[in-house]
Amino acid sequence: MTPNNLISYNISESVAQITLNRPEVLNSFNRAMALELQDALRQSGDNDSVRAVYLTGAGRAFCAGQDLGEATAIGSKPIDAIVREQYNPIITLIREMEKPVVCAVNGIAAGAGANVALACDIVVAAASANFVQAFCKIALIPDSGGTFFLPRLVGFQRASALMMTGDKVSAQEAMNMGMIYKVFDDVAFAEESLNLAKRLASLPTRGLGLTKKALNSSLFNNLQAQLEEEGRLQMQAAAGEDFKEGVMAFLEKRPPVFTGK
Ligand code: T3D
Repeated sequence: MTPNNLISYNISESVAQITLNRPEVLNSFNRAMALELQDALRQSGDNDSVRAVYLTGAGRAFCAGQDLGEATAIGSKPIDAIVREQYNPIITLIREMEKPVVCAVNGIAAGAGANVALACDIVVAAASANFVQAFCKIALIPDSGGTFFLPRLVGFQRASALMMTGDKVSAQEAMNMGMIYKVFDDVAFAEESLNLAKRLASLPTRGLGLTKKALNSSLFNNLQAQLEEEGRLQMQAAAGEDFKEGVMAFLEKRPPVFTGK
């Protein structure tokens, strides 16, 4: 557990499991929880024994976004300072971590909660979960990278509509429109989603990290620049131990044992 227990953190089978832990307020982000999440992500990135990250929420929600009690408290910081201090580093840490981050959306994901989820590499949800771009309901604009990721995931038109109406999207609809990867039924969700993270943790971590780098670059590059980037990253992947192991295992007709290096 982290100092205030607003995040629970444990590592098992090479998976760092991070659980947002303020269920009484649907795991909404106060400053302390946002900073604890940043610490947990930093630790996961720095620890070589961690080969995949699993992010979820305690109780019936994934995360209801900013704690509105704290945001509106008299004397609270200007909102841009909150965004820069709390949310922007979370998104950057997720995108720059050279290992897969699975977001297991166990229940409602609203506001910054939805957009933190969408910044993760693979997002899966329980069938009863929902996604809401709740910002417009309180006259804010979507932050936490939402205006970057959502149009790229579901298209400009749908993103505009979801952000301007604040309509709730079910897990199934989210999957159908390409916002998330998979939906698991509620009973199987915890086990299936964690199994996905464990599976990723047994794959060639370095190669997956480089794949993530290439995907990040593809968001900005033109085709020529991206082809160059693929060549450069492929060199790094091929220099890893797991490349040799993958090829040897194929030739020897046995399952590979990857170390992540
Ligand atoms: O500083 C800044 O503000 C900038 C950053 C902004 C980033 C953002 O995320 S802005 C968007 C903030 N989030 C929202 O606007 C969502 C607010 N919550 C809701 O709309 C609803 O709670 C939900 C649709 C998420 C879920 O509805 P429901 O009916 O399932 O639950 P509920 O009854 O509304 O909530 C249960 C409890 O959680 C309730 O407390 P109570 O009455 O049992 O004591 C509720 O007040 C509390 N809660 C839910 N969301 C928040 C919250 N408390 C504080 N902040 C919240 N965001």
